[in-house]
Amino acid sequence: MRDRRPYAGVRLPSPGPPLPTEPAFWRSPVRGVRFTAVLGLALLAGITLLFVTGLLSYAAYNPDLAAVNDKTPDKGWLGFYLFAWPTGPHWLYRMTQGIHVTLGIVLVPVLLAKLWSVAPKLFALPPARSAGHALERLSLLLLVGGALFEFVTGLLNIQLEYLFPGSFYPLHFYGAWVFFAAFLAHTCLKLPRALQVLRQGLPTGQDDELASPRPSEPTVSRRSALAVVGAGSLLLLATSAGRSFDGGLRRTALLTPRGGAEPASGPNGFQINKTAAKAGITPDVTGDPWRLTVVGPAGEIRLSRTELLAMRQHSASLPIACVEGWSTSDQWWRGVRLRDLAALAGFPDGPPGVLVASIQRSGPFRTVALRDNQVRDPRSLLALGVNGEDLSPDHGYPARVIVPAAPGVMNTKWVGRLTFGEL
Ligand SMILES: Nc1nc2c(c(=O)[nH]1)N[C@H]1C(S)=C(S)[C@@H](COP(=O)(O)O)O[C@H]1N2
Ligand SMILES: [Mo]
Repeated sequence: MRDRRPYAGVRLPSPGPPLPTEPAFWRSPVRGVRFTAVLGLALLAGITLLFVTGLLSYAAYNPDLAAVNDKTPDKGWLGFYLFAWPTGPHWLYRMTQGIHVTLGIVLVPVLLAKLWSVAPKLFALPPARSAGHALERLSLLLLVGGALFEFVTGLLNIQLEYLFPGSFYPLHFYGAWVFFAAFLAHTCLKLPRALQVLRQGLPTGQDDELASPRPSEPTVSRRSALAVVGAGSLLLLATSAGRSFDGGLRRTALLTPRGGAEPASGPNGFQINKTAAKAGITPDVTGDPWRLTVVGPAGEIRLSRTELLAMRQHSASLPIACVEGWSTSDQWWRGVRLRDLAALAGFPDGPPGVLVASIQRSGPFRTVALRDNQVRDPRSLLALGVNGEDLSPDHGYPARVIVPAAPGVMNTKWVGRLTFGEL
């Protein structure tokens, strides 16, 4: 006999309170296409800038120059865009990496709000209604997983330095490509709808696919909810951006490492990446017996600090800009030009690149290769002093490299050997 009940055949919600897989579970009246579209467009701009500055950060290491510079040797064509990192403007890496890390922090509330706004869709069942839908959900898995992975690895790396010794670079680099591919696909799928909704509002008669089917009483308007997200981002900006500056501004960076007060006062008082003690550098290896070995066609030349000081001294005002996003203002370095040392090594004109090695015995960032354009720049120094004083042990006494526009890791401290032309 035919069933005469009015809802026969309709899939009824499960008995009891709804599950997160059911739309009725999600009751916030704030959810809706407009709310999601605003956050989505903010992320589109922000994440694109994050991706570009991240790729630039990788290029700044000059990984195609030498194996010691390359943390992702199996990258294949993903390194297609690499280029010789320039030496000017001298604050280039300070700016690109400051933007990369600060923006990553500032976008956290936006990312979380965006995920929250589409949560009903992420949990919805059945997993796929069609092949197209299945593909879309698979791309969402890469998108959401990739976003969380990139933000978490990035944040952990700056908060707990060297949490992933060596492996941070490949994790964050490959993760970025996977994430960005999914991000592009998602943008192509959703951007037209987001623009339509923001320009014209929801067309009459059309459902808001992100709104709750049975919203609870509003306690806050959509506009105020967006304002809360924006205020969260601004608060993060105000408490982290200061670590790209010195003195008073750095004190405002309450939430990030290298924020707050400078480690000491005086000419050598600016930020330190790794102290001499942590790097295992003791006075007996940096004192009188220390020699710089310069290698090139002219042979192996050994120079004491006194001999280096007797060479022509030059100055350059340059910042330290770490991959972790903190940087110092320009410091006034003084020492011997790298190109003068190249001349001594047997390259009087047009010096080649150089392999720089520290006397440090263990740990990362002890050796680095610099490109010819970096050696040639008159501001690239083997610094012996800073801000009118000898280098302190923590800043690399007896001698350190400083190169304009380069990441902090290129500025090797406690240098022991410079090998020109063999890269
Ligand atoms: N030998 C050696 N040089 C090094 C490092 C290191 O760990 N060992 N760290 C590098 C990094 S990551 C940075 S950011 C800068 C920091 O320089 P600073 O400590 O003088 O500020 O030094 C670079 N030079
Ligand atoms: Mo660094």
